[in-house]
Amino acid sequence: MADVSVKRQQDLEATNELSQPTKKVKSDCENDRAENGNDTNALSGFQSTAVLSDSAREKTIYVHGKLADQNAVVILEKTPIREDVLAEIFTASTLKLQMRNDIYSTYSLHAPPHLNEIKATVMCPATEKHVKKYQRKESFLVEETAQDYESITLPYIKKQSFSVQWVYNILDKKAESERILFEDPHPKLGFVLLPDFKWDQKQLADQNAVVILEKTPIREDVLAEIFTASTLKLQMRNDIYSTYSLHAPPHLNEIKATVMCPATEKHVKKYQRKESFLVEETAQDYESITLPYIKKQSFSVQWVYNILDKKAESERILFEDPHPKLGFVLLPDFKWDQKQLDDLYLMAITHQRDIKSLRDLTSQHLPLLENILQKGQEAILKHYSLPASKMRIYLHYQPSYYHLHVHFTKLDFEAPGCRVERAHLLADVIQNLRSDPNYYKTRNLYFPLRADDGLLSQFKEAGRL
Ligand code: M7G
Repeated sequence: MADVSVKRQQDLEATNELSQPTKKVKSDCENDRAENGNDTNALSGFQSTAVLSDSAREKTIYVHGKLADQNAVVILEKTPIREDVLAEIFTASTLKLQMRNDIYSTYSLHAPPHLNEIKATVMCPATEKHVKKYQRKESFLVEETAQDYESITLPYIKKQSFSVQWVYNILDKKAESERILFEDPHPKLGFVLLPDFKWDQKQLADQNAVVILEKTPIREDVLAEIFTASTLKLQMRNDIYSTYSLHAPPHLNEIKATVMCPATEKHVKKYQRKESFLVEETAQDYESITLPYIKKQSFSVQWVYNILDKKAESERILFEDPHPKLGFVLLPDFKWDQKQLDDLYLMAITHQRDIKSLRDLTSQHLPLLENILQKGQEAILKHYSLPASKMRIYLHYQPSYYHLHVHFTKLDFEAPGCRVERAHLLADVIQNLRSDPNYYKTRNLYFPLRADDGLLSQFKEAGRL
């Protein structure tokens, strides 16, 4: 991880000092007592040899290694944040300020281990097939005819497939019998219903909040410490498979907290889970519906002016071109904690203050857009050794904040809002404006609006939806 030694925030504020000792979670598994006794760490002897794959978005990491001289695959997954422990997380955690700007601040939050579990799934001894299953590899779509199945697939799976011993253990009540929710014993029609081992049965739905808590991706550089310094509770064991809940020391298992205070009703709405609808906006709709609405209703961009005027986040600026027409500021988006490149997220904010969004762009702005693309890419290559071919560089339409800005995210990271209905690649925008100077002024644009968005009501009232 070459250059993530990005300037860390100096103004560390320790608040919320842990006032209580962490509670020990009671083991609910007899195997745990028998085999792991009192919270010993079944993974402390795990020697990792390779990271098979990881996902910054899913907060998972798949590791291959040796456990007591046997081949093992260990999966670590951060678990969703549960509503029932929120109050305790808020009172019993320590917080470090990362940045503050207008009503927005972000913190790294260290929660007591029992409130911030990692799920560990262990396969030991693991076969070569297990290792392959979790290795990141390109995929190809295959078309299988009935004839292919008989002549290719069936012979292959007969020779090669995973052992289903763990399935027979369930059916024969040799493992997981206490987890069975329902059984129909009929020999032909019967089945057994039980939780998949991917689910630890503790989570409720994700939460709506103006304080956003997000678990951070699992970093390769702290893996060894996670394996040695954590406590583990066995959840279930079957054949070569076992799952644990892993309690890591807080500094190895951070939560990112974003605070908006005082938040407007619009902020609350922005983060509430709501149905969305795709809207088609003509140039005429923009003039008669969208523009009047955003003039009255949109979010304040005070935080943007604070950045441009160096009143906030100035120490976070990665690159600046000060030119009043072509210039911009490039800095980390507050979604990114800069601790790993996997979820890299930066933002370029233009010095020009009168370009609201994609809709305002014409060929006049080509020099500005080309400048952002080229110098933004160069700065990211220089600071993070990340070439343009690994970046997704795009604008949102509609944005939340109507001051032109460009998103720079790592290609492998599925950042929120990077889907086709909202994201417009900067390179495409440039091409489109080269072919038609008024492309974005004249054509229909599509974007999703949430059910409770006032703009959606305006489109409905105008009979446009
Ligand atoms: P957008 O496309 O207007 O809206 O992008 P979105 O938030 O719905 O994606 C604005 C971008 O600015 C987002 O990626 C935000 O995470 C980021 N952002 C918002 N605020 C209030 C701040 C801030 O105060 N500082 C920084 N550095 N980034 C912010």
